[in-house]
Amino acid sequence: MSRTLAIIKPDAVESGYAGKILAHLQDRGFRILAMRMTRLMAEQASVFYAVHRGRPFYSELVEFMTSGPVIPIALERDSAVAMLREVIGATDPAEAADGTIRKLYAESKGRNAIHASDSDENAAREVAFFFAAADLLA
Ligand code: FUP
Repeated sequence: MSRTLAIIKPDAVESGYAGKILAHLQDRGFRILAMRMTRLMAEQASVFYAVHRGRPFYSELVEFMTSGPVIPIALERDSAVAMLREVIGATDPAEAADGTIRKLYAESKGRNAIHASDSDENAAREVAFFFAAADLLA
């Protein structure tokens, strides 16, 4: 078993898709270890997305991620990082495969419904960003 972090982004929370996305993740075999709803401050979003600092979309990304509540979720299953990337689909929903979360629920490449960690190393960092060890189901 391994862990990854998903974040239901402000567009999907605002559109009322959080419940559908949670059900989708559980149907695909993910176990929810911890989750909460929060609104990020610009400082937090900047740190979380520090890897993208300097990219043309960075300030837009930070602005969007602080525009409303988000739902970070720590998830567990076998090959969690790779499987969650598959289940969410391509960054741009126009290119996402049928049946993926982004194809179903995302508005655009920028407002794309859900975040997923892209490596085991980032998953560990991102889970720890939102949750204390004691928050996670054993
Ligand atoms: P992903 O891992 O699929 O979320 O995509 P990236 O890590 O490449 O990008 C992180 C976020 O930056 C995306 F979810 C949305 C935003 N982004 C843009 O707004 N425009 C781009 O061209 C690329 C990414």
